[in-house]
Amino acid sequence: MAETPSITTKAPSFGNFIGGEWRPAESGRTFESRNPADSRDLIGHFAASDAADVAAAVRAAEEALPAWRATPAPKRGEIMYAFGALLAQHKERLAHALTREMGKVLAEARGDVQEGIDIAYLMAGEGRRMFGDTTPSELPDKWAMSIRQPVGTAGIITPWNFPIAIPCWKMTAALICGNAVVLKPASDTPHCAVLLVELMAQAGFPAGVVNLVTGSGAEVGVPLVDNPDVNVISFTGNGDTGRDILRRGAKRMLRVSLELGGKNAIVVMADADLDLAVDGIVWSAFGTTGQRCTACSRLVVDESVADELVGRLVDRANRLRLGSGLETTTDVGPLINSAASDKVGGYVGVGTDEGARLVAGGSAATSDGLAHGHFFSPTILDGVRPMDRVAQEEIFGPVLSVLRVSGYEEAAMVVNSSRYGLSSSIYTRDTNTAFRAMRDFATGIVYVNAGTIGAETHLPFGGIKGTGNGHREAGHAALDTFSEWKSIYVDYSGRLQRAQIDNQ
Ligand code: UN1
Repeated sequence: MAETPSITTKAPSFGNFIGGEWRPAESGRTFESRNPADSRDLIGHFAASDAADVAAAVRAAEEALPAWRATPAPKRGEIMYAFGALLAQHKERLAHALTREMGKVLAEARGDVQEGIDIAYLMAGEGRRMFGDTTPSELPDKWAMSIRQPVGTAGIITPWNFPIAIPCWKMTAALICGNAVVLKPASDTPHCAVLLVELMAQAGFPAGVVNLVTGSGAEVGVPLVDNPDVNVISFTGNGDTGRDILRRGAKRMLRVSLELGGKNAIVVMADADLDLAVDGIVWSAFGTTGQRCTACSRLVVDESVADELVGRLVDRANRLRLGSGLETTTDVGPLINSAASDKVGGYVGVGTDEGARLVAGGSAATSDGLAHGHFFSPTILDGVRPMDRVAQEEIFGPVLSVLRVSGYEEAAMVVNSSRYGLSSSIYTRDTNTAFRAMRDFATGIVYVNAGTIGAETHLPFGGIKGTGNGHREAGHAALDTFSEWKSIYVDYSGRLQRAQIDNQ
């Protein structure tokens, strides 16, 4: 996008945050961030960092670690609470910056910031919980308990689709456990990361505890993963990158937490409230322009209600208004960049080649006012089969594939025929069917009579199969990624007691 003429005469420059100081990349190189709704709008110039900057940030984290891990967790929680309060105070400013850089509509940008506030407050409270077990010993006059201890330096690699919420999920959990962090945000949303880290510094995290290094995956992400002093990597993003991180980390038994997306299905049973289902499907498939890991990209509908439901969805999809997320009249903002638009367009061709019927949208939207952004019409493909590529591959755009089934058993089979397992949903008025779905759907998150998006921060977030490697974010489950369990035994009998032998 570098050749696009700028309508901003002078855009600001932003550096990395290392050891409590803002500084340019050691090479002096920069990259641009532009508004996806209007690529003439240049947001700023950001440090195009490389391995030297990563090494400096990891050193700063290492230096800050001893004092930070020795800080009582409730004290760490007080700083975290101050950070949450600052996010709340600056919510509107952050939401506007987020919409300008990432594109989602303002109401959703506010929601993105709100997730950051919610997790900051939750993790602030963890500073006074962080429960371990105190449990009876099998021997008399002996004490047994377990405590959590920090892992060390955490490398945090985050996507552009939730540029405030996801860095907050990961960093707050890491920090409350007593780790220092190095954040590498997506290259499409460096400004959001800068604004976030500014507030973290203001909240009072000591120098070196929070570091930011902007730049590409190849030049910043890879050296961060390969740095022997990084003890844990938490990554959300695409599957190939996730598997590469796992392979690189395996060489030194690196602790890695991955969240790699989904192919989330909504099931609509014959007895469903169709009005409710239509609202939930439109919100889950086209909200955030389909750019959520939890977005609904498969509609699994009982054939008895399929024609009516699809008809209503087509009508709603055609009426969604595209535009800048800053306009209050906009329902659907742009895709993140032109490569995303090409990818989504490519998948529409894949779907129709496979025999699907294109019943709504299907192309980039370039009419009045949209010509300088990466807009794509909300798209519906009907008559998709479970193993078709558009039913299996994550498109990450406003494309809904409709799969028609007969009854619950077939619906559950189709839901579970995905290589991913993040989120799923069922619309039914039958309690028995709802409980069967809760049990049967092979996903980390299941919704009943609600869409596939909108996970709350105090419950575990993550999935099974290709979605991840067994970790969960958010909730107290997130602490497991960023802490080591230590089991402690205190024998106060004053004599040798042999476990497993003297208790016969
Ligand atoms: C993501 O897209 O990776 O549940 C996160 C939701 C949001 C988070 C999505 N709270 O849709």
